[in-house]
Amino acid sequence: MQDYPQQVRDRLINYRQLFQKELIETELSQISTLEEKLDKTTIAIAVFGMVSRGKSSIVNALLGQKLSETGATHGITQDIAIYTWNASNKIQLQLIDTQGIDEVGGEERAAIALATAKQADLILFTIAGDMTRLEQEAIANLQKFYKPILLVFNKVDLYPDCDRLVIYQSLQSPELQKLISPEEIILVSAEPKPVKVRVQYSDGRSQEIWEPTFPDIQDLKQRILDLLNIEGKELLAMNVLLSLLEIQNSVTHRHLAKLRSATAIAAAIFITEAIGVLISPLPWLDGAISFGFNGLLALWAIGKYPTQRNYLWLMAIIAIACGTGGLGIQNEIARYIQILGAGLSIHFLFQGLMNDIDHSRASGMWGAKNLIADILRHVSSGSILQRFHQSGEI
Ligand SMILES: Nc1nc2c(ncn2[C@@H]2O[C@H](COP(=O)(O)OP(=O)(O)OP(=O)(O)O)[C@@H](O)[C@H]2O)c(=O)[nH]1
Ligand SMILES: [Mg+2]
Repeated sequence: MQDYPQQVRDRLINYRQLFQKELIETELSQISTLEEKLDKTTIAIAVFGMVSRGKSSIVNALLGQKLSETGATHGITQDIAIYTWNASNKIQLQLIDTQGIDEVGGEERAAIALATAKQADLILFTIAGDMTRLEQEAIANLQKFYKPILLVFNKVDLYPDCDRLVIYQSLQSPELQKLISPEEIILVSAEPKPVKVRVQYSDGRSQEIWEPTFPDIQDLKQRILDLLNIEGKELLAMNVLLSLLEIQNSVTHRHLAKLRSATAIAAAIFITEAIGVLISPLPWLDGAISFGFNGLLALWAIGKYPTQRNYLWLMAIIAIACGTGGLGIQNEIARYIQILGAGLSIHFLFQGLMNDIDHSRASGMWGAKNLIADILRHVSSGSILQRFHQSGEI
């Protein structure tokens, strides 16, 4: 079996080394956080869904303590809350309670909840009845980001046994099976209502009392732990790679923007230099012009593309050679050599830039894409990642 977390760690370290100077501060700290996550084998599980579906109640039931506030009104949870869940001695688990995604006036909070879910390794998507259109869209959206989801059907205590069967079957309609397969659906009651029972005393008296109930959460707990035991490392590796992919995409994006600005600058430099060389009356002035222009261009490029330093030194040497080399030769020929030198150094500048972009690309040798594809190619048939197996190119 492949040690994916180790391969991902290597990729992170190499990428950081290669782009130390290119990465902005937030990206560097993101990479450090990802490394730490791999080192500590920390799995983050986000409980996500619409308001009042019982997300906080599920968090409490799994933790075995009432740490998150719950309540009948919508929008009880206003901030993300992260709890340590001591359910496994092999992996560190975090349970993340999120805000409801449809709270009236809570669009900003919904966006935070979604962003949190996208960072998580596993999502417990909570519903408490027939699935709404918004819930289906939210699941499809998360799956676009390769997020593994368990569908938690909460509040089953509210349904008589026969209704549960109907609901369970309705969740397995062909349309919904495209989103969630039957093995990914778990029925729970995280905070069941107390039940009214009639107590019959031996003296003939009887009385109705509210009997406390206990969460029915064991199936979910077991499913999560089994899943993490078998494929926790793949989920962790996948998630870290998806974050690395985002970083690599923004670095490439910046490089492309630089390339666009460099094209105009380089063209202007080349034209000015060529005109300067052609009209200058003195050979030493030709040399000075091409030496100055090419040298400046080379230094600018070396400063701007530190990852391609070796490549760009070559360009600087050409610039110097052309600037000084032309001096001893006949005036006319020297001019053309100098212009050729300018053209060549610009060519090398762009080679360096293209090389830089290639290295920063997510699909390059140290890119996240090919390892993601490798993990997806090798998932076993019962895996929660199986649904992404056919997704092809990420
Ligand atoms: N009958 C029943 N009620 C439940 C169950 N789980 C939660 N509830 C109730 O549903 C209501 C909402 O529960 P919360 O856990 O606060 O729901 P939430 O999804 O976190 O809500 P927001 O934070 O507002 O989005 C509360 O009144 C809970 O007591 C359950 O299993 N059965
Ligand atoms: Mg809540």
